Amino acid sequence: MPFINYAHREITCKLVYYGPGLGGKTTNLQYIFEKTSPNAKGKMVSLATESERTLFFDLLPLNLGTIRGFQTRFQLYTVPGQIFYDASRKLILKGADGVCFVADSQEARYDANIESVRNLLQNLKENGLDFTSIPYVLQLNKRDLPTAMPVDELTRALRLKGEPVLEAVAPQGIGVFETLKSLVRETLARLRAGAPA
Ligand SMILES: Nc1nc2c(ncn2[C@@H]2O[C@H](COP(=O)(O)OP(=O)(O)OP(=O)(O)O)[C@@H](O)[C@H]2O)c(=O)[nH]1
Ligand SMILES: [Mg+2]
Repeated sequence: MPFINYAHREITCKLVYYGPGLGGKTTNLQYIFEKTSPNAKGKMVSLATESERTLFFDLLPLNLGTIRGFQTRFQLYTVPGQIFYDASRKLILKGADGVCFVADSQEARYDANIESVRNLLQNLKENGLDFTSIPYVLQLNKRDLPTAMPVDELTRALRLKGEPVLEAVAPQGIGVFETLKSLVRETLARLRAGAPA
């Protein structure tokens, strides 16, 4: 549920990047961090292992300006994709206002994508979040790799409810802001509709 502070006229939304290990979630946030002007972002916090795998989460606070007189802030989180960090994933997903699923387009990661989607649905449910109504976008990342599966095949397998599908090459920034904008748009539309998260 978005946090609305009427006294300070601020709205804070939590957006979570979810998906299989090494799919590119952290890379999305790093690119956004690099390309965002200093006055619009806070510190990026990353809790990672020495090999850069996300250990608990990454957090990037963004300030996207004013909407109807309210300062609108977004807190971007990534979950750790490695299977055994499920308790952390569930905790990070708690209270999410929007979710981006970052799929790894490589054929060898097909099963990992499917398993991660299933895990997302389970953890949403366990957090009392309704998948049918939560703002949601699907990013097909690693489109630069020769082993990437065709977009229509991946879309058929991973698209669950007619959500926007965005192609990306996260380290090059391709599709990164398009994905964020799409998710922000979905999230604000939900907020305007006044629906409970
Ligand atoms: N070629 C290619 N490599 C990518 C792409 N996106 C990410 N990578 C690389 O894949 C590796 C893993 O990326 P991360 O962003 O750390 O993946 P993650 O989803 O955060 O992984 P976990 O934290 O373990 O869940 C890094 O070496 C990235 O540089 C992409 O679009 N193309
Ligand atoms: Mg990560």
